[in-house]
Order: sequence, then C-alpha cells, then structure tokens
Amino acid sequence: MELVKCTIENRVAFLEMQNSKKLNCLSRALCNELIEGFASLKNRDILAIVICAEKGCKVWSAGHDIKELPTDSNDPLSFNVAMEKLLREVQNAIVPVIALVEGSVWGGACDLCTVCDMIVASDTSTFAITPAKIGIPYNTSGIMHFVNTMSLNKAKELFFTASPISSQDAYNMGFVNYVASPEKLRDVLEEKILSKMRGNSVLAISAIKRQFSLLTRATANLPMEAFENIQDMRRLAYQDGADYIEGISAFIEKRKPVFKGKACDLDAILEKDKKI
Ligand code: LCV
Ligand code: LCV
Repeated sequence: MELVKCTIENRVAFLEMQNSKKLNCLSRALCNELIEGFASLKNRDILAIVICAEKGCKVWSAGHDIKELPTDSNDPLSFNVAMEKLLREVQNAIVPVIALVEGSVWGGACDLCTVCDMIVASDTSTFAITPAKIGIPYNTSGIMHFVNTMSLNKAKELFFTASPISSQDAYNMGFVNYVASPEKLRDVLEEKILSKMRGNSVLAISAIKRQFSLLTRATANLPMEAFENIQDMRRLAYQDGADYIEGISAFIEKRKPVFKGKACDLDAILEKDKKI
C-alpha cells in the first residue's frame, strides 16, 4: 500500500492516510487501500482501529476526489462507488473505529467521520458536508449517518450551508467525543478512550459495536415506493439537473458555480410521492 500506512501499537491498529499532496482525497485508490487495510486486520487481536492522517496536516481529507465524479449521468454516490464501500467497511468492522482528526474535513470525509464510532479532533479542525456546493443530492444512507449522529437541525444546517463548523461546535453538539491541541491529540485518544477500553472485554465491545451498527442502519418502515421516489428525485438532480455538472466544472475551473436549478424542478417527482 502506498497511500495508507497500517501499523499496530499495543493492540490498536492505525490506518494513516499518507496522500497529503492530494489532500488525502477519497479517490478510488485511497478508498481501496483503506478497505485493504481493514481486510488485513480482520483476524488480528486488536481492540480498535484508528483512521488518521499524517501529523501536522492542514487537510485531514478533502473528501471525494471531485475529478473522479462521473459526468456521464451515472450516480456519483451509488452503492458500489469505492467511497461508499469504505463507509460500509467502517460500519461492518468488528471493533470500534475511531477518527483521529487533525486538519480540515470535507464532504465524503465528513461522512466517513460520522460512520466512525468515535472522533477525537484537534482544536484547529473543521468539518463540512458539501454536496450542495457541487449540486449533488447526496444519498439516503449518507443522510441517515448524519441523522443518527447529531440533531436534525444541525444536520440540515451542515447540508444546506455546506459550510465548515469548528471542532468545538462539533463537540458541543455531541458529534466529536474529545477536542485537543494537535500535540496532545494522541495522548487524549490514549488516555480518554484506548486505555479504558484495554481493561474491558473486547468480545463484549465487539458484540455491542455490531448491535450499534445493525440498529443504526435499521430504516423506518417507509413504503417501498418512497425509496423509488428518492431514487427518481436524486436522478433528476444529478442527471437531468444542470447544477451537478456546473458544480464540478466550476470547481475544476476554480470559479464560483452559477447554479440554475429551481426547487420546483423536483415537483413532478414529489407529485408522485403524494399519491403513495
Ligand atoms: C479533487 C481536489 C479536491 C477534491 N477533489 O488548496 O460530499 S459530497 O457529496 O460533496 C462528495 C462528492 C465530496 O466529498 O465532494 C468533495 C467535497 N470536498 C470539498 O468541497 C473540498 C474542496 N477543496 C477545497 O475546498 C480546498 O481544496 C481545500 C479547502 C480542501 C484546500 O484548499 P487549498 O487552498 O489549501 P487548493 O484548493 O488549491 O487545492 C489544491 C489542489 O487540490 C485539488 C485542487 O483542485 C487543487 O488542484 P490543482 O493544484 O491541480 O489546482 N483538490 C482539492 N480538493 N475534493 N481535487
Ligand atoms: C453485586 C456488588 C455490586 C454489584 N453486584 O464498595 O451493565 S451490565 O451489562 O454490566 C449489567 C450486567 C450490570 O449492571 O452489571 C453490574 C455493573 N455494576 C458495576 O460494574 C459496579 C460494580 N461495583 C463497583 O464498582 C463498586 O462496588 C462501587 C463503585 C459501586 C462501590 O465501591 P465501594 O468500594 O464503595 P465495594 O466495591 O467494596 O462493594 C461493597 C460490596 O458490594 C458488592 C461488592 O462485591 C462488595 O461486597 P462484599 O462486601 O461482599 O465484598 N457489590 C458492589 N456492586 N453490581 N455485588
């Protein structure tokens, strides 16, 4: 693996993203290496997995690699894209996964943090979920990750503003477990979480982690048509809506996007929803 370093220290595995020159973008290559890292840890005697970046990085991860987003009307966040597979890998891990965050966190990387079991962040870190900035209607499992991790109002604020919040704000809303100075980050992780877990039953912790994962992914009993409507709505937004292509082009051309999509464009789809 060239983009991810996997080490085990005192029964804790560290998966360190080492592609800071590309701002640790969750490219297919980086996601696949992280997935490989998880696979290599499956039968190891460990009590937790920590996802981190190199010490001193300004950007923990700039999120999905925008230059890899499809522009051929394929769903940018479909079930089988590498980033989505990584998010499921974290949720399916049989030991707790902790995000150790230094630097800013963007888009899909913020979603990666929500699916981790705990977050220890530096006091200079920020978190932003940014699909609205690119014209992406995000996806249902991703939205549910945020619904399960914070209040609805804060989750909506993060999605609708697509603006970063500080790690202190994220701590105040219960999203981040501990905030520390960059120099103290690992010590706080060890003292507040790992040292206490070490004295407990990893078997019991694993059984509890698996229950959290199953229970938080249970859906409300939505009528089947609702899922089809969600898909229609999303497809209309990323396929027929011009905003998505404009969002990607603007980013690559380093200019502000000019979005032309209107909320009422979705009405035809929503009309169908009312008939359920
Ligand atoms: C590809 C990049 C990226 C990048 N991809 O440095 O959540 S969703 O639905 O939106 C999902 C689809 C998703 O995760 O989308 C990605 C969301 N990420 C973002 O919105 C972050 C976009 N990046 C930035 O805002 C800035 O790059 C930050 C603040 C991270 C760093 O700013 P800084 O001024 O330090 P530059 O912007 O100059 O970026 C340096 C190089 O990295 C590329 C960017 O295009 C530039 O490339 P060139 O040197 O070739 O110009 N880059 C940055 N982020 N996500 N490429
Ligand atoms: C029987 C006890 C107990 C006790 N049972 O006094 O959540 S789950 O799934 O784990 C669930 C199964 C559950 O609820 O499990 C129990 C969880 N409880 C704990 O882990 C607390 C265990 N107890 C303690 O940590 C200490 O006893 C505290 C901190 C509560 C009090 O400490 P203190 O030094 O004041 P002792 O430990 O000396 O306890 C006094 C007597 O009470 C018994 C203990 O065995 C001792 O009995 P002896 O005097 O016969 O030695 N005791 C305390 N808790 N949960 N017995």
